Amino acid sequence: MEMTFRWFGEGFDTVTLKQIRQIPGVTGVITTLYDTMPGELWERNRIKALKETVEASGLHISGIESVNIHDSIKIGDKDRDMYIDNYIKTLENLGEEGIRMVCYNFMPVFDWTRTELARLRPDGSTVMAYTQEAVDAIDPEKMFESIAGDMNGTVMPGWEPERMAKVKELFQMYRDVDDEKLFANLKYFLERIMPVCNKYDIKMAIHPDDPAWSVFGLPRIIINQENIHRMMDMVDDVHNGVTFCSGSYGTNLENDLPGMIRSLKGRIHFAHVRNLKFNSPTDFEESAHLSSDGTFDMYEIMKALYDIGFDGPIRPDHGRMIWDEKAMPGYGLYDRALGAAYLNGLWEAIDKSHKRAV
Ligand code: DNO
Repeated sequence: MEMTFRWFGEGFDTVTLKQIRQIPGVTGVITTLYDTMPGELWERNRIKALKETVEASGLHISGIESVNIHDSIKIGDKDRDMYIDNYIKTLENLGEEGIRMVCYNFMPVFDWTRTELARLRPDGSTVMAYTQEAVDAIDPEKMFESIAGDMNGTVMPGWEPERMAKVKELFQMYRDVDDEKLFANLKYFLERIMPVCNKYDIKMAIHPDDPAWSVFGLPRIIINQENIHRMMDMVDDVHNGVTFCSGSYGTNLENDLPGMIRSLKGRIHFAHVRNLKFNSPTDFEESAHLSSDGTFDMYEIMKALYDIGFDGPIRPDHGRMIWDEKAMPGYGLYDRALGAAYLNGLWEAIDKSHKRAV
């Protein structure tokens, strides 16, 4: 595996490339053109400039998170082919610049959903949290407003104000889309992009729905082992793979995370590894990465990745806000850097004990 760090780009991230470079063991960044809208074509010169900026700091681009999918593609609207053509051209431009992994998601309307962005923990840190009760009590159109005040002046991925202004319209557009339609639209999209992915060896890594169940009655399909295998079988190509995000699949306590990882050998192209602390099955908060701070056994998760020979990029994921940092919720420097160091430590220990045993 390669340890990486998410970076939103100059002007969008409070964390600098220089800081990322100084985290021990981090060699790559996962980045994006944050100011492009879903459906927009990524120009080659902009990708090249991004690459040069990252490389000037001594790091390199290990993958893109995300090239977002236009709603017309997810809905299967009449203009979807135009947006897929743009997507293909974007992949071509990324491929020409040597980028080989693209993370995306197929969630309707809302990307990942949290109901609190700064829940206070006993040690004075704050974390993002989710309760189903809060979601059930809120009008989806008010969702953005209800959390916008806690974004620390940042734009959170998937929660762009321009999109959120159209939430009502978006809900209307999805009114006839159920799980089956969403699967069919995903298949259509994947079939069309696979040739370009094969040409450039670009590994597509679908991000799970977070939380891993339907919210506000919207269909959600990338939620468990059965559905991921269905997705991979319907377009059976190694370039059609997944982002294994422990914090997203882990929202459903029935998902056996190490078991899922083992079942996905060869098809995990990117890993997000973080922990959650459950207060009840429908109330969870994002803890420190350390096993003892949350509910998951992080050793077992890393061990499963090790055992399947995972060699793609991995990144620490949402962290707590600590040491008075002001940053995008979940994406401060300090706790994610601690997470990277911890995950690297687990990996080294697993690797050395494996080598001694053989
Ligand atoms: C949240 C992220 C998601 C993820 C997208 C992938 O912190 O994990 O926004 O990047 O769903 O397209």
